[in-house]
Amino acid sequence: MKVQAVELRRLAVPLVRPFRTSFGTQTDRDVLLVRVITDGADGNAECVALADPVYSSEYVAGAQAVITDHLAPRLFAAGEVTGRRVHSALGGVIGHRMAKAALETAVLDAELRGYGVSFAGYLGAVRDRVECGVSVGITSTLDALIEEVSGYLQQGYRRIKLKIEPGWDWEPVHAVRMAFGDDLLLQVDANTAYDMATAPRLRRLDEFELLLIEQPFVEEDIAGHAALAQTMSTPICLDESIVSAAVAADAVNRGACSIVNIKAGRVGGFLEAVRIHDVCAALGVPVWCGGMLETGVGRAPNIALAALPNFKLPGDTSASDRYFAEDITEPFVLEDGCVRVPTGPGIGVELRADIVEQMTTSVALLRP
Ligand code: NPQ
Ligand code: MG
Repeated sequence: MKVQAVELRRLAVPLVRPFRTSFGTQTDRDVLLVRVITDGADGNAECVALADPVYSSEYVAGAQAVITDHLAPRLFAAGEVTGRRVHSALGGVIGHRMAKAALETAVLDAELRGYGVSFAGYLGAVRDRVECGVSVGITSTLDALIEEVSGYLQQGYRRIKLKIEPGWDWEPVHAVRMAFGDDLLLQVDANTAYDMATAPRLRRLDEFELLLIEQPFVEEDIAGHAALAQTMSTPICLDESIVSAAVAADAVNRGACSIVNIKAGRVGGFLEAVRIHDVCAALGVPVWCGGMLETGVGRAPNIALAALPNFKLPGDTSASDRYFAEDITEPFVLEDGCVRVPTGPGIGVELRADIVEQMTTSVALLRP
């Protein structure tokens, strides 16, 4: 297969409610769609970079620039490619994993459509539906939080994740435990908002028997997470820190985490995501599938990944309507707390051209 052109399309997709985390509040998703046009089928993917470099160093305009100036030219120069060859074709460029992941996923989508094989089949899925959790942003009051969580539980979500930061940690977790009881599967995500000075606040969460606490300290601080894990009964899970299978194995072996969040974009693609899945399985460490507020284009392959055997905890693989009034593909819907794994060729979903057009803010076509 030869990649003849790459289309980069930016969309402004409104969120159904503002999403507040320790790094800020978002009201819209600035989506970058990547389409590869080949001598066979076309392929589509979503780059998960956020509008601003506040979750990781990547951001959407930067991803667009590195694809335009560095990655697409290497892909064109590579000649005949498969999804598996994209990684080495782009290997001269350091970092920029979210940008690389989008290109690799788009090429895989094109390739698998040619074979008539689904992402789930290709990656090694063993389930036809996956259990869903939901990520709940920081709210202005505890009452508003309880109301929002209550709505998700009525819809059937099987696990709740609360975003926390210093000053919004013990109280919201306590309030949710009081309102919904000790059997609720509950976890928290700090998005790096703590340090050694504020770590005592985290130890107070041990009384709530949470499933895990996600990414308390900065990305680089493997040693700090290992030290924290020694002082807490709540399992530590890493998200931002885990940028490759090698880092995942190292973090686990150093005792920095006992559960791993996998996001294909953060680690450079679905093939590296499967390697993390495999190394964690070998080390006896459960994994779960994270989310980046993807549209259906990004959500579909995430759900295929989450159907692999070592995905032992419900993921942030929510239904489309958790984030969007209207998705740009056929929407993912919650059925008994689960979403169905797509079975069609490639990512298994199709773009709704009229909605995509309405939400488009720019289009660029890259050619050799
Ligand atoms: C996380 N995701 O696990 C990320 C963070 C994240 C579902 O909690 C807009 C605003 C897009 C905030 C994408 C979830 C975002 C965002 C991802 C936060 O750390
Ligand atoms: Mg996280």
